[in-house]
Amino acid sequence: MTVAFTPWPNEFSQRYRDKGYWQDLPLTEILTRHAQERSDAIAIIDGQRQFDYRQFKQLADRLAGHLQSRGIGQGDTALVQLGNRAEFYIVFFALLSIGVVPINALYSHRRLELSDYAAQIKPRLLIAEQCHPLFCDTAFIDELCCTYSGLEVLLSSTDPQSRTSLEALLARDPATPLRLSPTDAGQVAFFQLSGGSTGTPKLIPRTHNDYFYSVRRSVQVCRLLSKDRFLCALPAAHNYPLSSPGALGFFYIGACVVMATNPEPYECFRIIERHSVTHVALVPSAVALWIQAARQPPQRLSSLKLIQVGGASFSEHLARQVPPTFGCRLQQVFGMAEGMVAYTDLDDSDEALFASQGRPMSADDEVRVLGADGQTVADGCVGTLATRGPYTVRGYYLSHEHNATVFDAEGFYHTGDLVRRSADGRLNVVGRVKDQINRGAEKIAAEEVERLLLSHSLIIQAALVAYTDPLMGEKSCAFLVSEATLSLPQVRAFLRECGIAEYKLPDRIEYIDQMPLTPVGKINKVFLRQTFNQSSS
Ligand code: AMP
Ligand code: DBH
Repeated sequence: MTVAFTPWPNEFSQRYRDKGYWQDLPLTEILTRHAQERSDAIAIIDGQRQFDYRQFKQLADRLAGHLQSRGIGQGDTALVQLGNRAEFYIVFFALLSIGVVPINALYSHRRLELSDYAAQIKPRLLIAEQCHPLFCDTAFIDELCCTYSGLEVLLSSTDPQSRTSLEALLARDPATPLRLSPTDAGQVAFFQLSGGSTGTPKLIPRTHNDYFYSVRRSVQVCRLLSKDRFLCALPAAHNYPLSSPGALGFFYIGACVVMATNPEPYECFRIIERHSVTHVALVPSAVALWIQAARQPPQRLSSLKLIQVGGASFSEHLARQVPPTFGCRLQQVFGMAEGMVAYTDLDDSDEALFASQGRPMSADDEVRVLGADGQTVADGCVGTLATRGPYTVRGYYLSHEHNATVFDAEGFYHTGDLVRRSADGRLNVVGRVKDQINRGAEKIAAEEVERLLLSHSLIIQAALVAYTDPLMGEKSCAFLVSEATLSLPQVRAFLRECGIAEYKLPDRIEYIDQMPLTPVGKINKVFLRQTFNQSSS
């Protein structure tokens, strides 16, 4: 049994294979290719711990062997939630090596997100951390076990004597040897998460072939070397620090990934100096903090070669400060968990580097910039971005209706981003038409939060819109029509109680008597956004 996904039409798969993009190798090859020559090289540094490639593979194999002996394998899915620690990658490769298809929830996700993912994939296995608020008691686990019969649970940092201890399984060899059995490379390897714009989060099925290509191509574009060291300070599960080129890119060339729990500058600076980190992937809000922190006292991090910035719109003003402040290069990255990734070139002119988000990385990334009439606009004009290519998916998981709205008949994914393309193919992201708030690169689907707000007995209408914030880029304001005035803390407490991640809670609320409507009777969010941003500026 394999996990369902929307396949690329044959003529495309054939072309992607002919051009060598798809090599029909499983993602686990990223690790196994170092089993011989680079087995002594350090693969992961996590606090006081470090793992060379031999140990890394041995631990992944051990866990895979134990899971196999518990009858878990091909056709099974896993719900995984681990923070930024070595175990995240060990678990990832272990699952892939026995054909288990995981979804890696972000550490900030809570009950509602995890329940929703579970409802979609019906997991056979749950791997999580006992120190996470959701798993510090057994209530949520009991609930999941009731719903998904036969669910195996593995917890990190639990009693090592327990059958559910992840560490216990990593500490000893399984009784029976492991039989490697990843899914076929043309099949789904794992699910990525979409920031989404709908009521329920969408899952993105990524195949070995397409994801492996995106990693290899990213490694080329970024010219990584095996002596490089990558600081993973963004959530490890996110597509950007995982694959652009991210941890998988650094593993692919046998380099080292250094873990940080979050992008807080002082701790990251300490780790960079201590471990001679060369590369880091950041989001714009983190860069702003890094620049402030690097100035006082003046600090240059001499090992750093490249700071990548992506995930949200990055002002030219801030971009220009990166090279002089840190004495290293800047690279802008514009990507999406659905696929397409654009990079600025390492030797781009200042103009291209500071004022664009680069070019799609594959010669076979097809890009269309469309006007309101659905026709392609001229270079230099703003339009919505649609794309298809060898690593851009053709559909979300089991989302027939939604797919019909965001994937067109030719298989282009309509990203909802407003971009301008220059004659030489560079993209500049100038805005968005999708109903999403980009809060410091954490994406919030407005509809998901609005639905929950409407489940409050006193709230009659709700609209979540973005407002400009100097640090986060955007924050969220909930416009409410309500029978009584609730305070911001009350609204946030209510939503927290519903079980959503903290970053989705509104930063502000505004009460209005009536929602402004568009001519077709939808809530006029453009108007709400404009009036709010004007009145508060
Ligand atoms: P997701 O679909 O959740 O993976 O989020 C991808 C979205 O993040 C894109 O469609 C853009 O809206 C946004 N994004 C990513 N990188 C950038 C960037 N460099 N500049 C502006 N927006 C970005
Ligand atoms: O925001 C993103 O999703 C993103 C940004 C940069 C991404 O998925 C990526 C690079 O691969």
